[in-house]
Amino acid sequence: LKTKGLVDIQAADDQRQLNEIRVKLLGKKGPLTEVLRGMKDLSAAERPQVGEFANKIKTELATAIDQQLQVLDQKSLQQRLAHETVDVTLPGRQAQVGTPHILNQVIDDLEDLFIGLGYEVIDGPEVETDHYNFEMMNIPKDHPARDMQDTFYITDELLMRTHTSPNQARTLETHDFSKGPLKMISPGRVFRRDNDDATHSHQFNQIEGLVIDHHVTMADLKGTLEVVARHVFGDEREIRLRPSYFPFTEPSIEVDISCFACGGKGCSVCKHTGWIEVLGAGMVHPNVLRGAGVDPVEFGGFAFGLGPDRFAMLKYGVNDIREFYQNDLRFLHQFQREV
Ligand code: FA5
Repeated sequence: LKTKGLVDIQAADDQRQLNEIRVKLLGKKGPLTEVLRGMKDLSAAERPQVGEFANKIKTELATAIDQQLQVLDQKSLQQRLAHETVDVTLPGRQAQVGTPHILNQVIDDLEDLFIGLGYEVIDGPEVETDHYNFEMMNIPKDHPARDMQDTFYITDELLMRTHTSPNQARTLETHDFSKGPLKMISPGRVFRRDNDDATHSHQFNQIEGLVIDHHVTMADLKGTLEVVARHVFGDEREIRLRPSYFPFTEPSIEVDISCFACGGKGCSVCKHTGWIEVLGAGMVHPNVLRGAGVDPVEFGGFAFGLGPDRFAMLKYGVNDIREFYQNDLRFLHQFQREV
């Protein structure tokens, strides 16, 4: 039994086979267990001898099984290592790195510029009240300017903000002028019931700007906008101010920049005018200041609202604003940020 057992154990070449042999030799129904169980029928003199002998064989077989188990473990480990070897000469797989959306890159860049000019960046709610979006911006309920901005209303009083200008009123109300002038920009999404086309989206971005202090002039506004235009579009750019109308600024202007596609000479990009309109601005209307509790005799300043979507279109030659919102990775991957 022992010799055959040892041969079988050594011949076992996987753990499952070895376990079957263990059950066969040492299990409850195995020959050794039977011998030990039969000892009660033996004489008192035979019992210790037979017991000792059977136990010795049992121990020897159990030891052999344990040794074989180690051999088999070692073997399967070797096999696994050989199988899982890494071929270090294979070319690596390139991990795809994400990148901020191109609109966010343009907004981040402008934020950095304004922070460098001493502006604070402030946030405001996208779901706005009629009060801040219109009333505080000198646009009363029956004012014709409300037609200019078709609005997504949620209730009579709540709406999706149609511009970032309500953040002018919000900061004017809270700013402590005894601590210094107010200089802020406020980037964010705005919503209008515009029909989407190549240059209009029903939700797009704006960056509001507001500077209030003693003796702020239109020349300060022009200088600031020139810095912005040159920062985004290059040192060669000129800007041109055209009279316009916004209820919350007086005077109001629209700002064109000299067309970079044709160097200001005129081409289809600028509808052959040599200029491209990029933003609205003006000197803050006294009613806006007064409404927010700021004395318009003592304080005044300028505000502007620019569209980073339009900036990005011009800067990168994107001819359809909808590209920004369709999440087509082939489009987005063109604007990997250099790291
Ligand atoms: C305003 O929204 C004013 N609140 C801007 C302003 C602020 C004026 C402070 C004076 C003082 P307007 O509706 O023109 O103005 O929009 C401003 C800019 O947003 C535009 O110059 C344009 O760049 C962008 N814009 C307007 N409508 C859309 C649209 N549907 N899709 C994409 N961009 C748009």
